[in-house]
Amino acid sequence: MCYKSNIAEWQFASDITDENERLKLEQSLVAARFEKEAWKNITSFNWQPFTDPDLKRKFKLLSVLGPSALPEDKLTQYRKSIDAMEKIYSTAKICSFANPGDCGMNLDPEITEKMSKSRNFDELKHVWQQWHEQSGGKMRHHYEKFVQLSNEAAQMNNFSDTGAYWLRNYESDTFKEDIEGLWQTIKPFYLQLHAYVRAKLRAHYGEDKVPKDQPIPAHLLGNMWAQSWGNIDDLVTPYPGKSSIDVTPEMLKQGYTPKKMFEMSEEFFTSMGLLPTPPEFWSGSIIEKLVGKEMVCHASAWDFCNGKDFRIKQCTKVNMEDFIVVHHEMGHIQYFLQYKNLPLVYREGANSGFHEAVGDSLALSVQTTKHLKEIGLLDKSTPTDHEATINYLLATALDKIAFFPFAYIMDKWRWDVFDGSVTSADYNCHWWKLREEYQGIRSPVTRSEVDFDPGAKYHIAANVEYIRYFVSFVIQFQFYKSLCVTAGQYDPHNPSQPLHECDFYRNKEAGAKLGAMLAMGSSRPWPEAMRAVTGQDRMDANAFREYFKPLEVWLIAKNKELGEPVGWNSGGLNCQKNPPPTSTTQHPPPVTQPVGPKSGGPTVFLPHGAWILVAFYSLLNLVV
Ligand code: BJ2
Ligand code: ZN
Repeated sequence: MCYKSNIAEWQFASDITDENERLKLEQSLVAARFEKEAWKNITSFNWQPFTDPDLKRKFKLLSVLGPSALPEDKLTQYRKSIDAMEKIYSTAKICSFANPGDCGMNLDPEITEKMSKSRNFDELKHVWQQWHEQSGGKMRHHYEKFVQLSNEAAQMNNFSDTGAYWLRNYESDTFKEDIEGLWQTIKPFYLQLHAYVRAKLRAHYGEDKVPKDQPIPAHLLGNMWAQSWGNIDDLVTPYPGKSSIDVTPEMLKQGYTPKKMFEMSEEFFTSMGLLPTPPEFWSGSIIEKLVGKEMVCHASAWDFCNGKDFRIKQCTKVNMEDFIVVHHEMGHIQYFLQYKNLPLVYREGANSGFHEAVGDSLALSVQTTKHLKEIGLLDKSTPTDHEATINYLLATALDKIAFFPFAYIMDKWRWDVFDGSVTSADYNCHWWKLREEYQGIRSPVTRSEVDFDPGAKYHIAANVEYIRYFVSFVIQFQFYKSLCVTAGQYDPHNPSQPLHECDFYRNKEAGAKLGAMLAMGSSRPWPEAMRAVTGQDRMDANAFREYFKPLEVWLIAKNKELGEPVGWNSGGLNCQKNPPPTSTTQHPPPVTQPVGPKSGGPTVFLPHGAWILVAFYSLLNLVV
């Protein structure tokens, strides 16, 4: 059943047509009937008093049914709302800034490339705004429906809401507090990075565009969502002309292909004694964008549950960023391979964050100057002195540190939506409140509740929980550090062997250690899996701090020297409930009478008839 469902989903994701959408839905209903039946069998046992811990764990995991608990008509609506959002996201197109008549720009590759390479303020703003309009802007009503049904499903599974349902995966009563604690540890460092980057952007774009003590305009950070900032390394690098780890030009010069990138990633895994991918991986995967088809280009890794078929779907471009994504996805495949012989119920990560961390931990080793020299992507004479080190760590921080507040708010926003503390009347402004408060960024254009900017990010449109990546970005440094110690590549007491220079390529001991953890799947609570590699049984930001220590010291000194303010003043949120009059969309006449959210419910007085407006636009969207 798992195989059949995956095939139907793959078919849709790699060839978005109405027919494939229908077949996927049909199969998901068949699977739901089966799951419900299995769930009835499981829960007919009084398993709580079982004394065999393994048997009890299996029953516990299997006793949560998930969305299949919904009655079939509602399950159909639930699936349809997610499919509709994923389709909108994956097929959205915008018009070019330079050639307004060219309206065939896709997120992948054209828009992504513009966001990363353009340094034209107005062009970036145009692309940013258009993307948000064409993706998130078209899915608000689907999201509202989705939230309602998803919560209904969670409640049928005895969870208070979808947020609580998601958190079960982490098997901890203190998970949210632990995440907040980690964020508090990382935050001072983030603020320093933010201040430094803002100063550099101000120098490039001017004080009027990037004011000194304000949030950074969200479209200037090299990435549509301002989630990782590595693409603006050229603008912010501390010692220009010194050395750069962006080996994209070299990859292009050497004629790298997507295939070669995947082969090299696989070779890194096998060099550590980890498992090779089977032939089915190479014949089944899609590693380049298909011509003449609409597809979900967002990269993903798939386990078809039959122990043979594992695939990646990625519209791979030949550049360093995608080279790292290749390793990320190959990390998922390695996990799938390692636990393929476990019972199906245990073929999951120790928790979702573990699954995300595997490839990234290895990629930290791949991207070291040492390794890039070894594989011929970096000149052997590239220095590793203090200035080069700061350049290297800053480039890495742009991806790894900038990411934390983004990863946090992705689910903070959804936790607030799911538990009802934020309703659809505040979806978008709440999003921007969090964006400003945590990331210190601001929308380049005034937003309103007609927009739905969270939906402009894949995981919200496709309903993928996100805190897993926050967890991953913490624990990947714990894994990296431990594997480095195992490989004899890191000694905390030896300054000539700093953590960021560790490369465990070809190290079988490190590979064996990691492999043993992966082979556990989800058969044991995650602290045990973590202990197998790190000797620790909790998430800990210390490895991370250790890795970046020289940069943290440098940034603090640099910001002081520049007299840069750290942090930002709000100066008012750039989001209004109602659309601003200057907006290009047409608006209905304002309605001012009080409106109740539901008939029979309490009458709520909302300013400027917000409810009516939101409802009107939802309807309009639906019709369009
Ligand atoms: C590029 C990457 C995801 C991933 C895809 C899409 C959603 C889930 C899977 C799962 C894996 C599994 C991604 C990378 C870091 C930050 C984040 C982002 N795509 N997924 N089937 N990333 O995690 O690989 O492949 O657990 O089975 O979204 O925001 O880009
Ligand atoms: Zn992943």
